[in-house]
Amino acid sequence: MSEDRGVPLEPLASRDDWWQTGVVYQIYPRSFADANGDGIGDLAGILSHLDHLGGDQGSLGIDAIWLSPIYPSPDFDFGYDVADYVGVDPKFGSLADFDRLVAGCHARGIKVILDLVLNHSSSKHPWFEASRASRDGPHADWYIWRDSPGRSILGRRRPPNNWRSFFGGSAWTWDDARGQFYMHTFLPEQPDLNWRNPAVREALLGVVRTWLDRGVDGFRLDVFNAFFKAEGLPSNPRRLGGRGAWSWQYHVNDRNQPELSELLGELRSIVDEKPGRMTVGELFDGSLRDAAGLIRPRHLVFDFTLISVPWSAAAFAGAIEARGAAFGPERWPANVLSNHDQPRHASRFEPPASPSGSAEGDARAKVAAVLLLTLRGTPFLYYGEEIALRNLSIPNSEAFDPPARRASFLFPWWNRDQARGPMPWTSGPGAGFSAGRPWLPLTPDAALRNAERQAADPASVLSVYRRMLALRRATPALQVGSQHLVATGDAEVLAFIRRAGDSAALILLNFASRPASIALAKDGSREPWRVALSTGDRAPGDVLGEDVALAPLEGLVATRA
Ligand SMILES: [Ca+2]
Repeated sequence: MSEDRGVPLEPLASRDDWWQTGVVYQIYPRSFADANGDGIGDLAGILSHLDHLGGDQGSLGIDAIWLSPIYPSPDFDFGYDVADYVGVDPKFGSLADFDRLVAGCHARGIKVILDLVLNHSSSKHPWFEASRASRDGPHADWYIWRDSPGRSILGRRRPPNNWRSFFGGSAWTWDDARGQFYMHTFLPEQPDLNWRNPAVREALLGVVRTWLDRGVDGFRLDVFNAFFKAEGLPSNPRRLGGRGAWSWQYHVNDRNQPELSELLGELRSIVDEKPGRMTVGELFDGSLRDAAGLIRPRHLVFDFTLISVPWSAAAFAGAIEARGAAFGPERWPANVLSNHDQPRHASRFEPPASPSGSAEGDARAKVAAVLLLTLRGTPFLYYGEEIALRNLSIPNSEAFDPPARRASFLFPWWNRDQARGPMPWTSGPGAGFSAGRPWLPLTPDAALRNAERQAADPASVLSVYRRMLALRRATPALQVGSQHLVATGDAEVLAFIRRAGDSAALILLNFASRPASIALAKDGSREPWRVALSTGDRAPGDVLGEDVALAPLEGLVATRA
């Protein structure tokens, strides 16, 4: 494709504003590439596939990778339970492998973002083992310990308050060794750290410094709005309705405390000691307003507005408007359609009547790619979405995912293994993911749906991602421009305009499986809109008239310089 080669590939990652203009790619290390044949992805595997990601002609052209946790972990929650914050789990490699990966990324202009899980540690972390062993040792107050207020009528120890675990059951677990309850927002094997203890704060900010000194370029902060709990740990007010026990209370005391704002300031001052470093916080179970209150310069927030929107132009328009109203023109959004916790969007958007992996599903995935890479904000891609990888079909009864194993009527849970399938690289054995037996099954269509085949096919989903990333890189309006929704008169066509100085882009997305006809309003410009990219057959450079006929499921970007 001529437009693959026609735009410069100057690495944005060398610029201080890359966190705003660039694109981040999330890697789930267990599932990306396995170099040593044990069936589990590893750092050496990632290093061997950097040509897919950036720095080469023909690569995707992303600007940063975010690695889901790589630290030593007993894997009660697959790395989101950390037993050593400054090490690398042997299943992923060594610190030397990590240094090689960072060097390899930096040589290609790719930044490296680590996933910091600072709300809780593993119960196997030496800090917690010391904390449970002694009520008056140096780590006694590093976690949230409380006495039982007494026994129930049935003789059971009552927990200190009514807080729930997001992964089911009470947020409190009794520890015989210490003779007290400890608090955990997630699994009992994930005790919450006590951020109100200055020694804990110093230790965790020391972790931040350690990785920065090792050369990383930023952090994704897991469930960062849960770090602080209300003083005195009062029960949450009860709430009527909702799906599952978690939603039967207002979570006003177990997250979103005002102390977080000041901590963010201190964290940012450390991260900002060198230019070009960024952070992104994962908003845990919060609103757009919560997100807006926590965005800072060079600190983004995952608000997940887009991740729950169904396949509907009107629904996306509504979500974009709601976020625009909450964020205003100053706050910079983070745009996400898929991640390691949610169903993959190619499956969410698959027509209900179509089999998994359908051509229509792929056509929708291309439109979604244009949407994700043209909306105002920093896009975060999730490995595999560039080939429209679908969810694996794995029932809860066969799940590795710990909350899925405890799922029940009172505790409904989607098995996250389904979104964590091994990346299919080739049509060869093990799909090029592993020479051994992959820890999760390969997607059944791996012989056809893999990176190598799609790279060779100009009409593939991967080619749309590459072309779209190249266009974004070459178009200031798509990187930093303002954004205005445009009424199209067709409820199934989403349209918006991005503008930055002299650069302008018009995005037209036909969500329907039938043609659509759009009348473009005159806006006083003498320059016509010219086609820059289409997911259909339209040739780049063609001038758009006042009436635009869109093909079924066509995503179109037109620019005006
Ligand atoms: Ca391995």
